[in-house]
Amino acid sequence: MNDQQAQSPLAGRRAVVTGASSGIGRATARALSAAGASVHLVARREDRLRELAEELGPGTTCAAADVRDAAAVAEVFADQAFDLVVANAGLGRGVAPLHEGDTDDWADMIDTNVKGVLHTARAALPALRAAGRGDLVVLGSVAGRQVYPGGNVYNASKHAVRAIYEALRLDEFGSGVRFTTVDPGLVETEFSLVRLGDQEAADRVYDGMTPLTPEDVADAICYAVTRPPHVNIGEIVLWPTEQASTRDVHRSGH
Ligand code: NDP
Ligand code: 8X3
Repeated sequence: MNDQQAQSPLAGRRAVVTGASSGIGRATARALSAAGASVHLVARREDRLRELAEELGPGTTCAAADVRDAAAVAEVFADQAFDLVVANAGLGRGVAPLHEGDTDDWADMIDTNVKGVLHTARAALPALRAAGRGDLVVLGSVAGRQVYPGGNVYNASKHAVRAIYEALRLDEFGSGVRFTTVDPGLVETEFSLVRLGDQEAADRVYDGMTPLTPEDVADAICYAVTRPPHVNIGEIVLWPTEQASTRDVHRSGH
C-alpha cells in the first residue's frame, strides 16, 4: 500500500450519512471524507448540512430529508448509487414510566429510529446488491442491549435496530454486502437536549464523567468500513470507561 492509499482508504467510495447535521452523523461525515470518500449529507436542517458540505469541500453534497418519510428517503437514493451507507438519524424523546409516556413521543421515536432505518435500508439495498459489495452501518445503542427505567420505548426502538441488523445479515447473505451495528453508550451530542428539552438537564446526563465523543464513534465506524472486503465487522459496542452498564455510571467528578 502506498502513502496515498494509506491516507485515503475510502477513495472512490460514495457514502451517505443520515443525521449528518449534528453529533455522531456530522463527525462520521467528516471522518469518511477525511478517509477519501465523497459524502452525501442527509438530515432535516438543511442550513447545517450546507455549512458542513462547504467545510468538507468538493465531492460533498447534501439534501434535506426526513427519514420518517419513505418517499423522501427513496428520493435521496433515486439517482445515486451509494456503496457506503450510515443509517444514523435517530432520537430519544422523554424518559418516563410507560404509563406516563407521551404517545406522540413514542411515534417520533418509532418512526425515526425504526422506520427511518427500514426506509434507508430498503432504498439503499438495490444499488448495494447490484454492486455486490458495500457497507450498511446502523446506529444501534447499548440501549438496544440493556433496558433502563424510563427508557421503555427508546429501548424498544434500539432493540428493533439490532433485530433489523441481524435480519439484514440473513436476508442479504451471499450478496457481498457487509452489515455493521455500532452500539455506543453515553456520547455527548445534542441527543440529551433533544430528549429532555432543556440544556441543564442535558448537561446533568454527562455530569462528573467523561462520555464518548462523536469522533470516538466515527472512528469505530471508519474502522469497520476500512477492513478488507472479506472481513465484516458485525457489531461494535463502545462504552465510556466510566460506564459499566446503562444504569451504572461512575461520576468521579473530573
Ligand atoms: P444528535 O441529536 O446530535 O443528532 C441526531 C441527528 O439525527 C441529527 O443530525 C438530526 O438532524 C437527525 N435526525 C433526527 N430525526 C431525523 C429525521 N426524522 N430525519 C432525518 N434526520 C433526523 O444525536 P446523536 O448524534 O447522539 O445521535 C445519532 C444516533 O446515535 C441516533 O440514532 C442515536 O439514537 C444514536 N446513539 C446516540 C447515543 C448518545 O449517547 N448520544 C448513544 C447511542 C446511540 P435534524 O434534526 O437536522 O433532522
Ligand atoms: C443513547 C444512550 O444510554 O442514553 O442511546 O440510552 S442511552
